Amino acid sequence: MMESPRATVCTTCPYCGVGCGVRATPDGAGGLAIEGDKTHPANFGRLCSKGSALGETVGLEDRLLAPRLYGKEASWQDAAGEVAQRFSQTIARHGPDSVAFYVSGQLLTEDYYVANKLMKGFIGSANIDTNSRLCMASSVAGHKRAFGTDTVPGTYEDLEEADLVVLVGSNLAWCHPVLYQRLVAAKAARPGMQVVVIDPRRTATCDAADMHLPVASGGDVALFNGLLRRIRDMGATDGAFVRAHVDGFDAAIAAASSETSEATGLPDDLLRRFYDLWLCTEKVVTVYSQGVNQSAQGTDKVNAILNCHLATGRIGRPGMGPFSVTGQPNAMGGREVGGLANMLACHLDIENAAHRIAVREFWQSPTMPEAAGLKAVDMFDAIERGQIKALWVMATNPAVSMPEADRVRAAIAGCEFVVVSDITAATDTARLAHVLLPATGWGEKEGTVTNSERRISRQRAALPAPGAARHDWQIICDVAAAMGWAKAFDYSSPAEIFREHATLSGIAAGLGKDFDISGLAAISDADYAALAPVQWPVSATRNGGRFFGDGKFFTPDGRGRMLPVRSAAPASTTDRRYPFRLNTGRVRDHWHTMTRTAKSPRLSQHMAEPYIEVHPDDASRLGLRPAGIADVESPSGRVLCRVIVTDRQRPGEVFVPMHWTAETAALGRADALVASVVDPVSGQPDSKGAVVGLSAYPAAWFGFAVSTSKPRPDAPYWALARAREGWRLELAGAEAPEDWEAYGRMVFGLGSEVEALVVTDSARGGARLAFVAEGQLVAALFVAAEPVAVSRSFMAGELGAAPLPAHLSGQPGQDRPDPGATVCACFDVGVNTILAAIETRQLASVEAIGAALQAGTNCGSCRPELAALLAGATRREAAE
Ligand SMILES: Nc1nc2c(c(=O)[nH]1)N[C@H]1C(S)=C(S)[C@@H](COP(=O)(O)OP(=O)(O)OC[C@H]3O[C@@H](n4cnc5c(=O)[nH]c(N)nc54)[C@H](O)[C@@H]3O)O[C@H]1N2
Ligand SMILES: Nc1nc2c(c(=O)[nH]1)N[C@H]1C(S)=C(S)[C@@H](COP(=O)(O)OP(=O)(O)OC[C@H]3O[C@@H](n4cnc5c(=O)[nH]c(N)nc54)[C@H](O)[C@@H]3O)O[C@H]1N2
Ligand code: SF4
Ligand SMILES: [Mo]
Repeated sequence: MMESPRATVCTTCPYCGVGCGVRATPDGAGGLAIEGDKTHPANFGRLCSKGSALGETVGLEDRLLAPRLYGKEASWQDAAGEVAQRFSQTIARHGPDSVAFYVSGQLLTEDYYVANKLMKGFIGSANIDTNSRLCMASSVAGHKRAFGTDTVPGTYEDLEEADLVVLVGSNLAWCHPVLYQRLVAAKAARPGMQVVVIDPRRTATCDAADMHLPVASGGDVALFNGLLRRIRDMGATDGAFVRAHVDGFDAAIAAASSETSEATGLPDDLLRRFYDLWLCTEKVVTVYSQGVNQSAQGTDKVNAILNCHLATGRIGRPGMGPFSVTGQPNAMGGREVGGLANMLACHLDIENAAHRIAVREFWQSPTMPEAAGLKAVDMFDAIERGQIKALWVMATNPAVSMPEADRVRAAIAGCEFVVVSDITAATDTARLAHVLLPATGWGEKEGTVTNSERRISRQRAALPAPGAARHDWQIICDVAAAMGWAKAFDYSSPAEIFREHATLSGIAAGLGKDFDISGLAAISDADYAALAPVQWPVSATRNGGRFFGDGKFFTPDGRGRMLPVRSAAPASTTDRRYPFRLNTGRVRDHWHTMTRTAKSPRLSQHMAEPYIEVHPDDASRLGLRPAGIADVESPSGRVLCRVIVTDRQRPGEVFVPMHWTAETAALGRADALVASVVDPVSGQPDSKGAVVGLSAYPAAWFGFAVSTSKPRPDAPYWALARAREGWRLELAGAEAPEDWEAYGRMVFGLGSEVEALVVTDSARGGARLAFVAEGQLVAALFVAAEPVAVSRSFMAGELGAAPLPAHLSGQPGQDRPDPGATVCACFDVGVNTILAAIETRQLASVEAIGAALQAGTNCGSCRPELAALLAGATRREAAE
């Protein structure tokens, strides 16, 4: 295997499930130059803001470079030996179900396959579950109920070929930006194409929509049941397809007919317009994501959508079908290898005896569990009870991302033996580990991932493994060998693991499964090294393409299934202490718990602190002011975050992003608020349906700071983010410190050799401080009784500069206009710059802004925001 390659490599982006091809070229100084791969069929050269900034995230700062055993650096032999011994001992004393693996859709397929093989085939427990439980489990369960197996029928081209694309619970513009751009480009080329967004919030995705249905949280089953009724009433059923290929039509209709549209929270005329558009447009693709999956009714939501496509036969044909977009880069690969506690490799089922026997014989394994293992939420409950005594977490951060995150964090802290494989020790979960295992990260590792359209692409190494870091598959195999199973885990390369998996998929296909890559079972090392992106199935008889257009499903009788589904009442908001429904999700430029994106100053500018979006009516009723701090409480936890007042939110509902952790904010962990309520079929948590109460936090002071060294914030509210030459920090508290200079020196870690320039405004409780060392600005602190009005982008750019009067005012001088908050991360163009150009240069389109300022011309992720700025400017002009 290549360990220190220097030439450009073609690899795949490690973020979202679009699975874009990336060309990475080492710069010789440990970094990478990044560009989109024009030959990759997912992106044809495009990258979003996160993909474009990958080069800023591969530095070794904060990287875990050697194993750590009980806090001390150790050799691999000692670390792997300790893991093996403690797991073996626990199994010997308490049985195989006393241990667990919690893994991730960010592992490569080869890593994932061996982890699953070790737990299910050799340890003999099914207690391996993955963060895909929080992500794709409801789609998996819905697919299995309707199709007999977990198949995504369509391809990305379907979104371009459709005449109607319906996005349900998907903020595609921010979460699958390149696929969104493909959609926007297709619509521009064919303006008749219609886009409908079904989301309680008016998201950036709505900027491309012809219709937005601000459905009440949880109202999707009622909405799609209404559509199914309308399909039947208007005679839009494809009777021939249903008769020949689908069961359950009458029961599904009966269930749909037993409810009304009330739960949708939408006016009937809006629903009717959407239904009629759906009915009169044959080529319709319904894309859905976490607004559907992450629900106590997630599986029923999925089947409510699938029902409509099955009833009309609009599935598996060009431009038609349901399309569950995957979140993580290898969410799909994880499903293929059976990463979920109720699955076996290659879409086989653990509870099916024939499947178990086939896998066990193939692995020549000593044992095989007969029942499903514990799903994520149950797994952490069992850890809390002490029933699971040894836990190995790989490539995920459950202390942040699990519901009831405070309780989960305490459960991990109380577990007898915790192993964490990660690229950094600076995570909420890694801080709790007894053994820390340094994994190679993106850009250093080799293997495959499968994207949302079933396309398998290679990740390739462009950089050497840093320090003592090892590949995840190697780490797992080392531990397996030390547990006594050297022969079964004696792989010398990911190619060897891939071949084994591909061979097993041929056996699975013989058992009637869809996932078949047996055509790659004999792939040579050289061909694996050169493997071009390939869509499964790949077998003697099939080569990519769509499923189910022929009406053949993977149920025992080959027929698809419509399911009778009914709306359930959402979690109660009748407790007067928690009157709001909490919606959670993602921002454009951050990835989950930010262990990588927070390293990039560019990506940290778009949203630099945890926030809550509140409808103006609710805000005024509660006395929440824009840019004030909200105190948000639920039965399970508490969060402090910045208030954004916006009518993009429905009254009675609030939104908090999931990204902030104990590393990046004082109290910003959204999942501390989320209850451990799960979908009864899939076990997926209701991450979008918690209940909370909120009030204005009584801040007596607000602060903003920049610093060249990493600050040690000390305040009830703080949030830390990267700036180009250092850090930026937001602060607030209920009681102001007495001496701001002393406070600043403590937070920035500055001694008396550093000079402080201080301006105090004691009448208004404010102060402005600049700290200067050797003629350079090393830190600045602005405090006030009101949210601090300082140009963040200006100050963040001034670190290291010679001190100026402007550094004490926090605003650029007359000669330097304030660019304002960053909109375009690629070219660092701020909102003020854009608004000024729109006005003075009479720019009338996103393209014109691009031509004038470059904004939006690289990754395009900010194009929806540019469009919104243009619309706002036009509205203002019209009003004047
Ligand atoms: N920038 C960025 N991109 C990412 C990620 C990231 O961390 N950052 N993560 C990746 C991963 S792992 C995933 S799973 C995907 C997730 O991608 P998405 O699912 O698109 O993202 P979310 O923001 O979690 O949620 C989508 C929308 O669901 C809406 N919603 C909430 N409740 C309901 C409801 O009851 N009904 C409906 N119809 N909608 C509802 C929310 O308002 C939200 O706008 O993103 C992937 N891409
Ligand atoms: N409230 C709320 N909660 C949610 C969600 C939500 O929408 N709302 N979304 C849920 C969803 S869909 C998801 S997918 C999860 C995501 O949640 P997590 O999986 O917990 O989040 P990540 O930050 O992606 O964690 C990945 C970890 O793997 C590490 N890592 C990166 N590369 C490698 C590698 O190559 N090897 C190893 N061993 N480690 C590596 C990273 O440093 C990081 O610590 O969050 C879920 N939680
Ligand atoms: S859309 Fe962006 S985050 Fe997703 S794979 Fe492509 S470049 Fe990466
Ligand atoms: Mo996800």
